[in-house]
Amino acid sequence: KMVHKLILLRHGQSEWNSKNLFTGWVDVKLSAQGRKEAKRAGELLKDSGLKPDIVFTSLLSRAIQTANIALEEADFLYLPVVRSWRLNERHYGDLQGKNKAEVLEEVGPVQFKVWRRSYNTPPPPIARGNKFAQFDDARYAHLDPSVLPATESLQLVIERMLPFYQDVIAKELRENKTVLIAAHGNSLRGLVKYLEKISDDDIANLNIPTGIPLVFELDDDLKPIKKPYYLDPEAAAAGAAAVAAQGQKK
Ligand code: DG2
Repeated sequence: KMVHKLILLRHGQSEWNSKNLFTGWVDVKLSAQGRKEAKRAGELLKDSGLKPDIVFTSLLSRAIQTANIALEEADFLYLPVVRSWRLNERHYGDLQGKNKAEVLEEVGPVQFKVWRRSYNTPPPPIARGNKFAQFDDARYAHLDPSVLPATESLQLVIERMLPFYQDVIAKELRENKTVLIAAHGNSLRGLVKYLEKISDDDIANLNIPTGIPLVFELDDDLKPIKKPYYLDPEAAAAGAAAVAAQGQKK
């Protein structure tokens, strides 16, 4: 019997997180604060004694930068890295580029929460000509255009993310590799929902803080043997509360 270890890391604060803008597939970079958080994530990883064997990231710069900075800090730059669009953040549709506080003011708290945290209601789709759309982005040129979303609910994120987890990431875990995934608030919420069997309603209350590794210990069937834990629980609780409160301040 083995304990299989899976470490989830939401990228550090991005430039658009700091400006309180809906980001989704828009490729923004880490803020100075976010780079600090990524470095701290590397320190936490190093101090924990966890030794990842392989790293997965999305195709978005903020997750890639976070992995690079954390791996450098923890002396793990040599590790193999696999990137996939399936780990990308949830496509935020027409909300991409909009200020969360302004949208909250415009549509009210109920609609705002539905768009941000409902399981299966996606925001309105983004138009092809919108400057925050990704239809012509070279990083997705290898994909069948029909898979590229114009908006996504959490359910749709899970539908495109889970096959990658089950076919590619789970295979590494079964081979007793410790896996690190650097990704996003909502793509990681989707994975946590699946692993912890959280209901469609309860997942609305789960928020993932930036830059703090979350560790799952899994049995041979890749089922959690205990609650996942953050490497800095206090900072994680404060970070999750700040994410939940987004929109309330400009
Ligand atoms: C945030 C999540 O994604 O926003 O797309 O704005 O993790 O890449 O910063 P991330 C975005 P919320 O769903 O928490 O509003």
